[in-house]
Amino acid sequence: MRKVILLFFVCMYYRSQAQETAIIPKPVKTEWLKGSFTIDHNTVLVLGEGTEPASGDFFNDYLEKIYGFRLATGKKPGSNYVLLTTRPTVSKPQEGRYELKVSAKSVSINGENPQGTFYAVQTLIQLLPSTPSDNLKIPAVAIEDYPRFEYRGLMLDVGRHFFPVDFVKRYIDYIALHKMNYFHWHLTEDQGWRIEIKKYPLLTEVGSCRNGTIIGHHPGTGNDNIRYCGFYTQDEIRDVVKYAADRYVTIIPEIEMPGHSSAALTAYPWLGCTGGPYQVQQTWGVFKDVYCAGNDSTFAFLQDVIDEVVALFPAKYIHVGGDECPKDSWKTCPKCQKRIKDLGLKDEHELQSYFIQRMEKYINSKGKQIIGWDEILEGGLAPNATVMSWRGEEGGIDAAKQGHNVVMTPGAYVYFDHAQVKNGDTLTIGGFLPLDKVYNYEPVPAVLNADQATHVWGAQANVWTEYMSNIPKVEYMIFPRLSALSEVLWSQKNDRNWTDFQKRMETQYKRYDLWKVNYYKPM
Ligand code: TNX
Repeated sequence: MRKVILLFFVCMYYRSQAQETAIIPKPVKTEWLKGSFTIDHNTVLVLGEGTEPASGDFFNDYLEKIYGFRLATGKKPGSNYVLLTTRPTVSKPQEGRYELKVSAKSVSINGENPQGTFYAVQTLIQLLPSTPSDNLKIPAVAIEDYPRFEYRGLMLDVGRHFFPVDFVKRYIDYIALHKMNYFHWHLTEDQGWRIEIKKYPLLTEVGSCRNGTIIGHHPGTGNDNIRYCGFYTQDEIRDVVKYAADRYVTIIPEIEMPGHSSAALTAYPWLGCTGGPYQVQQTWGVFKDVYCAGNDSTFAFLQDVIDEVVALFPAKYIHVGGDECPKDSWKTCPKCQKRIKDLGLKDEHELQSYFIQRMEKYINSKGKQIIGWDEILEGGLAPNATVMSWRGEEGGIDAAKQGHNVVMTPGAYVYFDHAQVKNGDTLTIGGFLPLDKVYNYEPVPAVLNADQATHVWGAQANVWTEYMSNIPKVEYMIFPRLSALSEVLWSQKNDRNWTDFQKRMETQYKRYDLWKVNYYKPM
């Protein structure tokens, strides 16, 4: 009997060890060593050679928020320190490559580049206990790690529902904690224009408010008739961009065109084919009134908007949307028809292609590149465009074959607006996307040859917020699927193992508790 009890405690001990050391996404190489190191109030944080303050700050902020204390920074003592250095040791290191060593005496981290140091800190954070404590015992280990994909993205639609700056920053933290590096900020929609543009004040004065919102699932059971408003000032945007940069997250702003533009048309009705009147939409779906492609003043307007956007966002990329643009209004618009005739275009699809290519030329002249949803392939792809493949993988496959970079975002695998529970427990747009389906997603389609596959830049999950009107709901929809996606994007393909991932997730759920986020836990 005593043997059985002893065995039970030994098993429990190893089980808890295994849970404490669950790293997600799984590193390339992990060697668990004997012994442990304890971070306590006397541990010194050493910002060594080449290290930017951001990584040390992130670590200290995390310690303070979760465990209630910070480390003093200083010179390297004989022992009891966490050393961060940033120094290349291999030629052409991957973005984010790092080494982390924990011994009984210290933690030492080297990033091949600043991102590497930052991601090592994310791993270190995951070695900390997953319950609050101020005796932070971490296991000795040697880790070598780097990401599989360069583009590891998460999108947020703030058009359908608006989310305040504080939450946007937290969302960026979630991205960073998962070793992801792109935040696609969907800023304009039929239901609201959310970015201040100084030259066109009505975009936010008029376009950031709608007079009500449908109740329930589209087409709904009525309208709440509650005025709903929200936008970010340019100062707020600069603040968020800086916050993201300190986490090595690049923000890609999206200014939708030519469709999903009701809010802009309501503010400035001359942007539409009929001249209006229009309304900031109160229901979901696709709307027939879009930017007029026959009117040069539409392009002048969009170029002015781009000028201000380019000045706010340092990213090399501007997302121009391009999705779901009905051609109805162009078909009956004399100016659009004249444009088609003058340019010898075949139809309205080629007119959309003209629209995007004209904007691409302008954006390229500003030293930036465009990204668009896969509809930008229809009627001819703009020359330097990157494609986000959302209607399945076909668009991505096509674009990669044409030598264009691709971000895979297929609805069936990475649409986090789909339900996590069959016959949903909450209101969602529809669809069913359980955790294992995200986990087993492979961003490189099997039909691509090795050369074409190099054009798959990475993947991204999309969070469309028609049915997410509050912060807990957004969190519920992203967790735990974001953890699965992070491993798809970061870890080596052959290291992915669903059973092992599920075991590690037991610890990750405790981390979600530490972060005080709302999440779904599959049975
Ligand atoms: C399609 S994905 C859209 C969005 C909707 C979403 C709902 C894409 C490029 N466009 O406007 O919110 O479906 O899942």
